[in-house]
Amino acid sequence: MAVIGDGAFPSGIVYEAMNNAGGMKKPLLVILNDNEMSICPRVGGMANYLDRLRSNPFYTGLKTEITKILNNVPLFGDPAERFLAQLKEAVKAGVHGGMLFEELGFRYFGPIEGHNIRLLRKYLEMVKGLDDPVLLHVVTEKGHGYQPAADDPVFFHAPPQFHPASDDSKTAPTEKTALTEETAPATAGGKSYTQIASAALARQMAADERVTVLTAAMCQGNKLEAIRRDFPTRFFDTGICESHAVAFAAGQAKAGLRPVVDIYSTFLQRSFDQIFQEVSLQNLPLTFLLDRSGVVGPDGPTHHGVFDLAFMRIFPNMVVMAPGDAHDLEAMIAFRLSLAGPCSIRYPKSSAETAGGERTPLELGQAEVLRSGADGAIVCCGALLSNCLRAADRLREQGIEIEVINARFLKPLDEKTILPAVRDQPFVLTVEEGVLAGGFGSAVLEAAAAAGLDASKVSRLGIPDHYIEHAERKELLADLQLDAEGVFTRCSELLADAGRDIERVAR
Ligand SMILES: Cc1ncc(C[n+]2csc(CCOP(=O)(O)OP(=O)(O)O)c2C)c(N)n1
Repeated sequence: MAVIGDGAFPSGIVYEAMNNAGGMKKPLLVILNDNEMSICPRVGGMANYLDRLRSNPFYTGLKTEITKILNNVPLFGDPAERFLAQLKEAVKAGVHGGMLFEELGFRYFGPIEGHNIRLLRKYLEMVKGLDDPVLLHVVTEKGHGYQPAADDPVFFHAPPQFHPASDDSKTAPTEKTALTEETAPATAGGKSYTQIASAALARQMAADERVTVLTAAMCQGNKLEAIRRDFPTRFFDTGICESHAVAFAAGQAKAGLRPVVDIYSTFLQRSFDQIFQEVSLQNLPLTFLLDRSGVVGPDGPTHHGVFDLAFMRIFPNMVVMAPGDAHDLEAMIAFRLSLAGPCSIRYPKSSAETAGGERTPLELGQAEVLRSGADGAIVCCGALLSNCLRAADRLREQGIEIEVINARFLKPLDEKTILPAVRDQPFVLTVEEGVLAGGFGSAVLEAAAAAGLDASKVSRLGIPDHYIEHAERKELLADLQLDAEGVFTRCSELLADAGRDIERVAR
């Protein structure tokens, strides 16, 4: 038995499975839980089809009739037969829907009211006896049973901790700005990277008609509501169909548009082959905005976006960028329009920081040296830059001068800036919020080895070869030694190896 939501239902893999099951003719029960909601209201042709099924007289007009009949059918005995006889009548009366599923080899039942437990149990008893695949269409209300959730199902899809008021069920959490994983991005202390990205995109859409934005059901999480409202003809929500979103964007790029696929890093994995064949092989000017890159916090291992650096860099033609801060992110979104081929820009689920000081203008494949020093070098790929700068500050207090390089690009890698550091510095520490296997540090090691340099001088901080559990992002970064304290500690160890003793008082 499989239970699937109507939001997940349009995903291509569902039809692969139904095709398979319909051909096998085995007694598989699929319960479609139709609450008219994905995270946001569901969209697309399948949504319209389900709406039509719900407006079918079988559900509306005859619903009460059928319920009445069923209420008289005992739970045990041979109800399936009796039910099917009733159903035949319904079919004769032309009120039976679900032909799409029937044609695929499923028996379609419903829609029925999912909150009517007695009715639901009867249907379950009935379909149990059938030998064919069955699709049972159940209608429910998202948030049912807790009024604030029913009133605001988008917010309550993944709410923060709250106390359901014991005496007043209408009391919703007072703090709607708290972090929820799949809905609102982090906003503590200023703007999140997500907000900066969507504002930059909106400006670009206003200035350039070729710019389109695609999301796979994450309009709210990616803060795209204003774009959906202001640019309805250039905003596309494919539903939870990531592979298609990328292929669709590739088609748009081929036709002369400059699409942006705004997607969570972890969900892009569903589009791996489209990145290859539809995008990179065609060398199309498409941008991937990879939100929630790195560790995301309590959503845990399914949602940590830790693979993208490693898998994006393997594709020819791809430019792989990782902004060190908010300034870089805005510059990269503007810069993408100058590229003739595909690129990706990744940023974490966190409030944005700015490195400050005088900045080097963004140029293809060029890193930025933010701090000079000869006691060692940190090369950071991405938004952990502020942690690296804080670690360097602490070392400076002890008279240690560390060079800090903001890599900006993983591909093309700025060998002109990074390799001299490998050659001349006592050590180079690469820092990235992604898997160590095949990621940024690996790219530096490869380049150092290819240049005949002593690659053993390169140490790497990143995500080790195991899945990262649930915890607050801050806690996870500390565990992974990717916070300022961790970078400081690792530098201290490397300095100690090079004969420099550092006072290591944890802060
Ligand atoms: C591959 C993938 N894309 C997007 C998401 C984000 N996401 C989580 S739940 C959800 C909506 C699911 O809607 P539905 O299947 O109808 O279930 P409901 O929450 O309404 O019961 C989305 C878009 C995800 N978890 N995985």
